[in-house]
Amino acid sequence: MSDPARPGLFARLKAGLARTAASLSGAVGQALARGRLDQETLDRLEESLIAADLGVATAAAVVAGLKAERFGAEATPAEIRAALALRIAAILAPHVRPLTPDPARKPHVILVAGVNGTGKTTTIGKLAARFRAEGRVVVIAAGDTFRAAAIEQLKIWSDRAGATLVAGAVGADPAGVAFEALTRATASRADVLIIDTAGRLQNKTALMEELAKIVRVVKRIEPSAPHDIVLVLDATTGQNAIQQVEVFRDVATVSGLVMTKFDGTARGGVLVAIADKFKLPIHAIGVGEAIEDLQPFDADAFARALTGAD
Ligand SMILES: Nc1nc2c(ncn2[C@@H]2O[C@H](COP(=O)(O)OP(=O)(O)OP(=O)(O)O)[C@@H](O)[C@H]2O)c(=O)[nH]1
Ligand SMILES: [Mg+2]
Repeated sequence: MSDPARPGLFARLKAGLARTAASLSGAVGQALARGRLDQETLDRLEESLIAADLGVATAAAVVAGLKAERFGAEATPAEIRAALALRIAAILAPHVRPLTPDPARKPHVILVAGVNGTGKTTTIGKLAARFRAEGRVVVIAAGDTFRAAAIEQLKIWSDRAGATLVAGAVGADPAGVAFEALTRATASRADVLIIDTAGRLQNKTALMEELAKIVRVVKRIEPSAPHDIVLVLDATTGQNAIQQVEVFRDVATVSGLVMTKFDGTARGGVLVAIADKFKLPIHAIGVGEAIEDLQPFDADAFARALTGAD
């Protein structure tokens, strides 16, 4: 972040989204072979947006907007990329909401959920580091008690971030760990408590019961908590991420989203489809595995990086 050898935020975002941008940008160039925005060009653009996982409905809306704006006009690929970026930013902008702990809450409780491997634990480590850098006292609850390695991984991240980890034994009741962590965080007047959870989803009922139990137990101590229930999604799963939002919305009141692994996919457009469909706040995105690779979500920068606009 402050290391001058590291590229700036936008450069990292752009590098992260390079694969999606390259495929979209190439398609824009091809679609515009005749140099004007005729129906065939618009149809090809729509196909390339769908291929980038924007979803059929969102791709159609974006292209319809572009058509209304400049049908038949001469256009260069750069102009079309810029126009696309504006339309995509407009879809995303109403859903930008940074994850900011309320200082009146001691602690502000953030429950983190999501299927196996989406990046929950890594995201918690990165969030903890950011909150610590802002001077907040952070407690993390190791609510994934199924694997010793999961607790170890969280220990490494919390040590690195300077947070306090509350963990139980392997196999302990996750709700019990959350209860103890909230009790301790409250007693020590910590600013933030972040609760990690297990991501197995082979059995929706078990998952639902476990998350609901954590929420219930937390509310016994602080009825207003959890203040955020953040769903972590993996951009590389493309359209599957949409189903995951549907499942988790049934399980708990998801209050916002983090999407990870934009650096590993050409399907980054799925976030636009999700924002358009579910209207859920988007807190942050992951563009790599390092601690500084969790960025606050910026609709304009994201749309420009996604479309390869300058
Ligand atoms: N490239 C890339 N990798 C990421 C990103 N976020 C997380 N990862 C990697 O994804 C893998 C899984 O991340 P975890 O944080 O363990 O995921 P999880 O959701 O906690 O997984 P479970 O606890 O097994 O459910 C790790 O190797 C992370 O380093 C990202 O933004 N970009
Ligand atoms: Mg984990």
